[in-house]
Amino acid sequence: MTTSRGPWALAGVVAGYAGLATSYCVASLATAHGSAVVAVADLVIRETPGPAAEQAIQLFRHHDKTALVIGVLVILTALFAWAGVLARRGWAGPLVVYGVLALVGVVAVATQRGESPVEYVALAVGLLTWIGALALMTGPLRSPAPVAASEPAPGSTRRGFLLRVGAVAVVAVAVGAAGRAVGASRRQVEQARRLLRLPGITKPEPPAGSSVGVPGMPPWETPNDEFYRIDTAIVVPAVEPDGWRLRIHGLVDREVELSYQDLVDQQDTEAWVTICCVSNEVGGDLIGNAWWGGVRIAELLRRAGVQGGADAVLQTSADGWTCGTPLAVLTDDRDAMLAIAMNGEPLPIEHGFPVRTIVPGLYGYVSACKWVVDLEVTRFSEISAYWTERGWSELGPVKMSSRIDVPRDGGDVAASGGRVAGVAWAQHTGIAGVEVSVDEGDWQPAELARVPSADTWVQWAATIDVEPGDHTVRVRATDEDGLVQTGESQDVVPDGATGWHSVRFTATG
Ligand SMILES: Nc1nc2c(c(=O)[nH]1)N[C@H]1C(S)=C(S)[C@@H](COP(=O)(O)O)O[C@H]1N2
Ligand SMILES: [Mo]
Repeated sequence: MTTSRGPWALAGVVAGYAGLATSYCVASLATAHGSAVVAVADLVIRETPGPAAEQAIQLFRHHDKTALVIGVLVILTALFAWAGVLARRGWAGPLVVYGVLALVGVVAVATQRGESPVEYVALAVGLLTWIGALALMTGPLRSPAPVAASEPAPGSTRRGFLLRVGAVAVVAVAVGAAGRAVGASRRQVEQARRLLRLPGITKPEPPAGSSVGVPGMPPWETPNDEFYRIDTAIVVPAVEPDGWRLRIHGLVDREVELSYQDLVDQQDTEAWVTICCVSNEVGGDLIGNAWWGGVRIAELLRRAGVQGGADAVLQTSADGWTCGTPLAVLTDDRDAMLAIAMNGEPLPIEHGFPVRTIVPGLYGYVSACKWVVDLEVTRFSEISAYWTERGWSELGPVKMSSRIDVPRDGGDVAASGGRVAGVAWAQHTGIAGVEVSVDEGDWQPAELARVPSADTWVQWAATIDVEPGDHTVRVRATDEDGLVQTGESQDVVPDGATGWHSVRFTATG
């Protein structure tokens, strides 16, 4: 074993940076955030007590964040070197050092807004790289005490070590550069998005009375960074608004091509619309309600002149995902739109920037195409789309459903005058009533909060009086057509789940 610490420290530092490079590459491939180091710097900014942070910011002027990132890197370098030196005596020492670093990374990622699971994957990849690289480089330093006959010259050990260090460093730099190149296009789009102004868009406050005001209820308006996200994109498409074009073609009299600016200029509709996923289980949370703004598709199709015989529109996104939407729902009075705004801001990148489709009353997989670039007017008999090719139903009208949010399963409710509450939805038909039943007893009506239209979810609440102890409460809705939500359980495949949501709770008091 080499007694000198130098090579071990060097190996530790190179391995550490190799780990940072791969984790950075994974993170920038899949998310809008750059790297764990920046997340840690952000964490430091958030957690530094006010006056100290101000002092630091004064000290570094507007370079505060750069300085912080450099500070984090200096500390990391020292820790990497230390871990390398500890590796002389086995793996326990370096693993503890990295475990602590990974923990800080996890906390930093978890506490930033809108984190994505990919960032944890990135941290794990970084950890594995670091261990692998350290093992690889220190191999020659660990070679067993030489036996007299085959004793390698000390020079060859050093050469082997330096070769490996060099190789790891080169690969790490290449991986880091690749991550940077991929991340650059997204950062550019992120920047373009930040600079956009949408003068026609004015988001109102949620309508008065739309909230039942029961503690623990999710907000009626779902904030963008809490909105559920479902798509097949591992790498989120980076689409510049300037380069964006949408073609409407197929069974039309004249093709229509639109730029992003055309949509901004022609913006003619804004509305509260609740969208949900066909994969939402009974009681699930793959549903959200936002204020969307954009251009009515019916108007665009009228301009294109739809020919007889067409009954579908095949939508295609920038990354090749497709969905087939009934022509009827795009041309009736429900104001299906090419949306450019979500809750008063340009669409977030993960929610389809620069343009997506929103159709009240249909599940997302047959309608809500994100990063949409092509609308082909066609016939269902002539197309197939991403999810229909995988066994999901061709048509996907939203099924009426209701959910209990308060109490959570296993929660507590006051035995006397306790409040239960939740949401119900039947987009584009509307909810006429909600009822709850305790312990399979009679259905009792719940109060409904107000809604601006039939296209959003509605909050409901009910007061229950029960004996202290364990109980079950379930919920069902009735829509504006008088249809009562079925209690028959069906799985999400092929066209959406059915059944009543029920939760167990303990009545206290
Ligand atoms: N391009 C693209 N658009 C897509 C999808 C997708 O995978 N790719 N998924 C759809 C599905 S299944 C749903 S439920 C909604 C979800 O939209 P959100 O992520 O903005 O909530 O987007 C739809 N649009
Ligand atoms: Mo979905």
